[in-house]
Amino acid sequence: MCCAGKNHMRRLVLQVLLVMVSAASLWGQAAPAEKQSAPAQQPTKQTKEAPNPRLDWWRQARFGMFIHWGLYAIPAGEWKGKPIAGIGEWIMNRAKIPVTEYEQLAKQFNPTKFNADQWVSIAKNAGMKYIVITSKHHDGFAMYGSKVSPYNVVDATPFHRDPMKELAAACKKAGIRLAFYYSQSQDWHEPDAIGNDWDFPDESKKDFSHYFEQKAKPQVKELLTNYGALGSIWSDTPRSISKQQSEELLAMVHQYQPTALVSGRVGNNAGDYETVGDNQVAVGPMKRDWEAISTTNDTWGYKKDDNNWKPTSVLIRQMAHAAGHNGNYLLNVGPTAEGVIPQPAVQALSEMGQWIKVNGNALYGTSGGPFNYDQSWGVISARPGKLYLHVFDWPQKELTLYGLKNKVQSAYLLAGNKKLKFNQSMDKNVDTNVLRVSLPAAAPDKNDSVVVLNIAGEPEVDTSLIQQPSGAVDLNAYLGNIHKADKDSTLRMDTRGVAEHWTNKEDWLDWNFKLVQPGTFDVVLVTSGQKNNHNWEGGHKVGIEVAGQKIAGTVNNDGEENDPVKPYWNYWNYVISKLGRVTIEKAGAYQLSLKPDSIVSEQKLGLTLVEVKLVPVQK
Ligand code: JFZ
Repeated sequence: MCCAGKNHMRRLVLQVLLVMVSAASLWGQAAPAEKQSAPAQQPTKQTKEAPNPRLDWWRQARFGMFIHWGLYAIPAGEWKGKPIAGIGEWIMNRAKIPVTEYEQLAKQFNPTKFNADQWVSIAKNAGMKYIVITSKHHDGFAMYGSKVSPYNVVDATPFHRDPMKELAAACKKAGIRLAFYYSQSQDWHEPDAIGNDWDFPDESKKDFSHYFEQKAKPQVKELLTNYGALGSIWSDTPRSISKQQSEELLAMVHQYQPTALVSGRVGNNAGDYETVGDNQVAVGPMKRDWEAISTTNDTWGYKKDDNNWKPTSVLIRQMAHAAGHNGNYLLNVGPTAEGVIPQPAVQALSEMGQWIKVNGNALYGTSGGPFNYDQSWGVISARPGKLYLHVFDWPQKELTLYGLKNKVQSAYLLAGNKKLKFNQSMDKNVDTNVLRVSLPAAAPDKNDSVVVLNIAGEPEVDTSLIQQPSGAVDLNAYLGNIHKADKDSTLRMDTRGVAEHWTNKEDWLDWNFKLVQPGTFDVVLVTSGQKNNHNWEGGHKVGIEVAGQKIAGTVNNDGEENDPVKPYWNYWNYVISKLGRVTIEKAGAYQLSLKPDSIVSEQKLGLTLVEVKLVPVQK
């Protein structure tokens, strides 16, 4: 019993993890934590963004290719015979390579296998609608012909070609939008810019505005005026850039290219949309415009020893998850110094393209689904008159959805447009709508099979938190009612929708939920470490009260049952603590409260709650 229960619990947890996180574990070692450029996203916020016509194409597109390509592809993760830990494009910083030495790489840069049409066709066949490529990364080397600085691919390398010109032409032919990543704040080549403290340690000598006026702005102007219509300027790592400077950059982009976007990482909330942390996918509902960015292996810029390729199943589910949360998915490839996109990435992209050929309607131009939590079987994306149920875990015979109030007119599989029988009823015990769709035995797609519902009118759902069709109850932190002991309590939801800085034991959460299938449940607390497997605090004592029953336990990871459960990638580790068991005999509306008795917060992390989960005990 113990083991079956445990496996069941792990499977459920892994399902959650699979779609919500993945990890390029290495950036955390390489780069100091970046300040988020946007305010902490409150995932429960349901407000729609003000209309921004610049975003129209971008919302249609939903899926783009990120390309990190530069001089760092030559060392490819190794310097003077030693492997350098961290993401490939950070090698200059990680190995503290002096500018004069790093500059020598330019003389070797000769990507004779570079073929712009080929790259663009790889993106196009994957179903990607835009490409964002590094025109200048933090190393300061311009990957296009620049008059502003001779430190550029045309003037400083034997290649002498402008790959950005070639890509612009290839994209135009293929109907793909081109966008340029430009590192506006960090430039390790320049004494006045941010980031290089090994060649230029004296902070007091730095004049950021000199660099900003003399290099960053003129180079962005070149990009905006010499390469035709652009999708966006993708700025990054704002660091200490001033509000005025962020806004100037934004205004400049809009001035020269009124239809081009600026990414959220331009800083100071000035961007046109939000980018969440690398390799993070928010767990909460997002009604705002945002973009998830993900690596195909662990690095952004090419590293020869990085073979930790994400399975296609993870990439497809991350993309579906982003769409189901109203976001775009920008997936990275890191070409070699010869100009070749690594084969495993090409392979995964072509498999994504296969999925999109069949299921593209569930992706392009969709918005987030109507529920503010995910389903135990997957996620939902939407467009007027339609809901797309992305089924990651194919149930036996029947797919269940609680809480959809609209009349369903028809249901079918996107694969082959196969009609499906369905049935809608009311569950009187909990006063909620139940939809059951009959399914064929085999999933049409092992990663994500899409069931389409044609519905009458705008989607309308029961806004209460309802038990999952699997029988589990997911009380996500971001859906809890927060009770703060005093207004200075630091407890808040992070950008993922996870409670952080819960250090005051007088603060507590409760949830109201509807239980459709009563029974006996293991009460499990899912807590999260910080990025990259670092920093998790445990030992907190907590009490839970539900349906007149009280249990108490410790948040820990000692013992087998409580092993840290690793997400697919060890970016955020989860720790599962089983606190006890409750039996709830009747269906109906319930409240569960979580009150700490003590919190350990030596590192000021405290109780980092992902969710309280009630896991049905198999009879
Ligand atoms: C930045 C770069 O430093 C990195 O090299 C790469 O280009 C990546 C796409 O972006 O790294 C970041 C920026 C922001 C966060 C994390 C890594 N963040 O907000 O969590």
